[in-house]
Amino acid sequence: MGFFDKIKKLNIFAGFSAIDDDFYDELEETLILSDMGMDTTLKAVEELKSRVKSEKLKDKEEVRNCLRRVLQDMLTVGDQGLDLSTRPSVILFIGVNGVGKTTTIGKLAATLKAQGKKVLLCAGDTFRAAAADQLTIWSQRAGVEIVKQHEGADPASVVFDAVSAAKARNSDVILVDTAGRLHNKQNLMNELNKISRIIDRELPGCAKETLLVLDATTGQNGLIQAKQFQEAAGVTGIVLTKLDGTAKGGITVAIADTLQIPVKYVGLGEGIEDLRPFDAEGFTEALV
Ligand SMILES: Nc1nc2c(ncn2[C@@H]2O[C@H](COP(=O)(O)OP(=O)(O)OP(=O)(O)O)[C@@H](O)[C@H]2O)c(=O)[nH]1
Ligand SMILES: [Mg+2]
Repeated sequence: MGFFDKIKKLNIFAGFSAIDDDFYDELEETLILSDMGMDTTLKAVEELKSRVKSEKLKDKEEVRNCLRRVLQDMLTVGDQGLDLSTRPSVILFIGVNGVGKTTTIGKLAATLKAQGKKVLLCAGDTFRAAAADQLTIWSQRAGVEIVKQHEGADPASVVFDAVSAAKARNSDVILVDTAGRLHNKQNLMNELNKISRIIDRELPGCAKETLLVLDATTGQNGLIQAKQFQEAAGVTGIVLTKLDGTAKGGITVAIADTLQIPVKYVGLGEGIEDLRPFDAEGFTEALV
């Protein structure tokens, strides 16, 4: 698993000969330091203790494998693939400013195009003029089409245009960029609702994903953001970006377990190839 080289392996197993209270205390500490958060850590350690007991595990390697399985189960919450079952289908990207929404759209556009999909980008972030420019550059890099309007336009109207264009051009999937910052949070949530309503009205029954983009380097803060977006927007999956910038992969487990939303993709750099479908098995292997 070359992608996760930076994710710190838990080396607590090295220093212990017995699986005793000291071991579990140290494990708790290590998991918390890996950004897994208190609640998720306690839950994981309780589950590990109970499996070690019921499966009568004594050997360090067995316990390590057991911890991997525990974390893997916590990471496996629902469907990790994208629902692209209708033409067009729609993927909405939401999240606070700077987390990597636009970059992720560019990367995913290239991935989907390579799979033979006809992709259309929708510049739904009209809050800043530079936002549509940035998405235009990504559309050129990925070799896909884009629908945009002028700065300050109603994002729902850009989405309406994109849906019409997708119907006319027989696009497979529309990737919608949104603003990460508005004058206040209520405006942002209202805007996301309006975009959603337009999609539901213009493409009733379409396959629709709402991907919440979170920056792994912001740690537990990401969880707070996620809860707010989840309440407002019915998130179907998480994209965790900038995992290349942290050795603390534990946040991934905290997010999946606390929110019960699958992590669908991870961002591992700024380049067009730096997006990977999330692989829970490879990830826990790298972590533990
Ligand atoms: N290292 C690293 N940098 C990333 C990754 N994803 C995005 N970035 C960088 O993060 C910065 C912000 O990315 P954007 O895609 O502009 O973020 P955004 O969410 O669209 O931001 P707003 O449009 O301001 O809301 C850029 O410099 C990206 O190159 C990643 O996986 N790893
Ligand atoms: Mg953006």
